[in-house]
Amino acid sequence: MGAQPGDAAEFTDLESAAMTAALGAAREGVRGANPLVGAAILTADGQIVTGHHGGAGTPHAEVDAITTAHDLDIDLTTSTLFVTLEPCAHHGRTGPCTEAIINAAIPSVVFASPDSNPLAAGGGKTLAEAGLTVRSGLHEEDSRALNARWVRSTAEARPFVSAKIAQSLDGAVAAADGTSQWITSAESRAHAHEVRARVDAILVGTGTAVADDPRLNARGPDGISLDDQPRPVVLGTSELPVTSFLALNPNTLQLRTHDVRAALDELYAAGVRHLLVEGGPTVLGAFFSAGVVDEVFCYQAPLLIGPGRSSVDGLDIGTLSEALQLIPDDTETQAVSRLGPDFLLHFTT
Ligand code: AOF
Ligand code: ZN
Repeated sequence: MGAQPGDAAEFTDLESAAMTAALGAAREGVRGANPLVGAAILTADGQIVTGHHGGAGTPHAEVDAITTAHDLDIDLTTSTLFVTLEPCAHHGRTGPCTEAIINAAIPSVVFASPDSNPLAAGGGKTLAEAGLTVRSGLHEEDSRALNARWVRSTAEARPFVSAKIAQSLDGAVAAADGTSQWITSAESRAHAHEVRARVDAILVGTGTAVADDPRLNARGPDGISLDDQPRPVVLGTSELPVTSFLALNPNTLQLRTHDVRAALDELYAAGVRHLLVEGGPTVLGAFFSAGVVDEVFCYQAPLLIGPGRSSVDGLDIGTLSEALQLIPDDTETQAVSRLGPDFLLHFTT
């Protein structure tokens, strides 16, 4: 069926632009239980109409694009549909996209990457058997990258866990007197907000919730909409002060368990596929000890602050040979980059 991954030769520049538009639309989707998927319809006269999937239970990207095309009276019988994921062939929360495509009389479909969900996969074959021209592999790597953490999460049936550490050069998150604000630079904090904007939920322990009164939302120059904010999660049994930001946020989820695996099960059941753990040291230690940290963003500030609070607490490691080894990750960006005076280190585990 059509092109092999990476074989861009059989696609025109206009087709490449259409898939790029579909990828752009996919990024407008809502993170969470379903992957990010976008679609673009390219008409015979070069017009592009996009659509995207807005989260579990809402129309799939193909259906969204077809609806818009119908509203605009576009002739679909001479158009090509570009979609970032293989169209689904299953009856899930919505009907099969293969059926919607066939009913719309679209003659030609290009998808970027296959669907890793065995329940939904096989749409390409179904469409080809129905007589449509089906090609795949256009911008496949971009589509895979968009959902790499989601794919790993569904394969392991737990949220993909990113851990954030912001520390001094001597590995501390607070000085001896407890002062801890602004160890890292404004540039680091801006980057941390970009990371927050990409996750489904952000978790801290009750210790951090009480000490810092964090909001656990994504703020930045571009901001993100209120409905699209990650879900704040607090791990632990202590009560939050009633006037704290987290207690006042109706979206906050408090998990009154000390068991990391049980917490992850609850979050997965609640639709969380990508979790950012922001500490403090006890919670970070618990996640590392449970072996469930998948990646680490370490913001390393050029400060020495003396005997304070170590960034990761309670690891049961007594000798060097038991050290937990992280792997520098150069795949998305450089493993080491500069954020103002700080260094951002990116690792997988
Ligand atoms: C598509 N187009 O836009 C998306 C697809 O039960 P549902 O309706 O929520 O289906 C979820 C599954 O469908 C999801 O796990 C993935 O395999 C596929 N997502 N497929 O054709 C889309 N979002
Ligand atoms: Zn679908």
